[in-house]
Amino acid sequence: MSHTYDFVVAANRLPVDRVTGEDGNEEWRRSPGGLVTAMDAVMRGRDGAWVGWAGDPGEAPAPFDDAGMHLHPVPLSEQEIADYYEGHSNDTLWPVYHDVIITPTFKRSWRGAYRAVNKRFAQACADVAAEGATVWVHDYQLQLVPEMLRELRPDLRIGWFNHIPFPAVELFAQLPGREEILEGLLGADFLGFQRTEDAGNFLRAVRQYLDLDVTGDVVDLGDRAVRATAVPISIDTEGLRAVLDTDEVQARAREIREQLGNPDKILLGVDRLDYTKGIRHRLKAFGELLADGQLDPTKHKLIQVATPSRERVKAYMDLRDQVELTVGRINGDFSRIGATALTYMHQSFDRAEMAAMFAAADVMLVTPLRDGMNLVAKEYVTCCPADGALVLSEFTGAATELGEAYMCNPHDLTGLKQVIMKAITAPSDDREQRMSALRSTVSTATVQEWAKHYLAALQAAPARPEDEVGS
Ligand code: GDG
Repeated sequence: MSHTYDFVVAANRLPVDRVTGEDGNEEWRRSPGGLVTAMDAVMRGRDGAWVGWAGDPGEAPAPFDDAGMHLHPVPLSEQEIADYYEGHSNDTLWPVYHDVIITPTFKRSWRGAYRAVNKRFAQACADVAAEGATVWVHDYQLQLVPEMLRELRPDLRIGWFNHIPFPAVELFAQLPGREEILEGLLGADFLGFQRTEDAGNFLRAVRQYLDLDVTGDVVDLGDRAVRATAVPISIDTEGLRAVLDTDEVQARAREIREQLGNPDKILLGVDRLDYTKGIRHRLKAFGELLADGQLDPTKHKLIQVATPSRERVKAYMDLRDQVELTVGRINGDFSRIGATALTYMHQSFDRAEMAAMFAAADVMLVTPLRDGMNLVAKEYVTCCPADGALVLSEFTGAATELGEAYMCNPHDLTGLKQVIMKAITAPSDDREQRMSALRSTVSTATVQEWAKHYLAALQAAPARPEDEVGS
């Protein structure tokens, strides 16, 4: 029998990308990202494996070891990428879980593919997990895995974490197969959510659709109990600071300011190009503030990074068209030769360039219509000037922890404009006080702490209702 592992992570994607090296040979490069860093810390000193899709259609590469971790690729065919990933995950579940900002598409064939792929992930976890191992399943793409895995391997301790919101029952109600999802999740011992409200929404759905007893945050299944509670994710603060504190990044931050013509204020937005992120609302507010004369295009510059995302899904193609039309209009109306009002980049950048942008920005605009957490807000707090200002939507998970930010409701355009102006014009001691409070929150709650906290709660499950996570 092949080697098995005491700790297994299952996520849609493996933490590596296949790239062609300088010598023309294919090699694996670690994808950057908080989850990978957090799992690194957790896997250190353990026998750990990661189960996930390697990113290309067709046959999966053979399992291999990379940086102290065993990587176990799960294959996806072209059709499954279209149906399970782009379809059911990103065009059904994603909009339902984000307040139905766009109309979700419901297709029975997509659900079939979702089930089949979840089954394959469950089988892969069962194959690599040692007797009594801990398996940590991630996110909305794999909600059926906990139950499928428990059927195959009742000896395992199974946790699931939801990176995105869990919708209110009234919206979850729309989802064909809603009972199947709830039953799938209840195969876990412990379910982690970004906010207490998300866990509450899940528990209400369980009561309503499965008619099960729920006491506090524990679902009673008779022979066992499942706990659902908030374990908010964070960032690799130390790692990001190490990138920020280099001469190159500091020099680059100064250079960005100069290249923009040393404006009074640099405003910044950084998002995947996703309709949940409120990019259109933010651009509209900026455009109106220029038109009203409250902002001056020679003194106030907006940089908007919109990282390419889900480019084969129609809603994302439409969003790109709308955003780029708006960018064109704003620049057409307000730019001068050598002085562009809005710098829009539909590109990805390395971490050093991102850190330099955060360090250069006076005001960060984080205006999602709904967001599980929003790590960009926490990254800005870590990198920004001492008097940097964070404008933060109430509809992010981050708003629960970052109460000292300049809070906004992005649906209220007049209100959003007022909050942006408040952040720009606030006395510097107000901005500094707020930022100092935000910094102390973000510097103590790191992604490494999050992973530790989560795994402690998973080990303690099934818990009694009165137990506090982490206490
Ligand atoms: C999901 C949930 C939850 C972006 N562009 C570039 C780049 N990024 C990095 C950011 C940040 C990350 O990607 C994005 O994280 P967010 O939290 O902002 O948003 P989602 O991608 O929607 O993530 C979200 C998160 O999961 C974690 O649980 O917070 O609510 O939707 O770290 O900096 N990084 C680099 N170049 C880019 O161009 N290097």
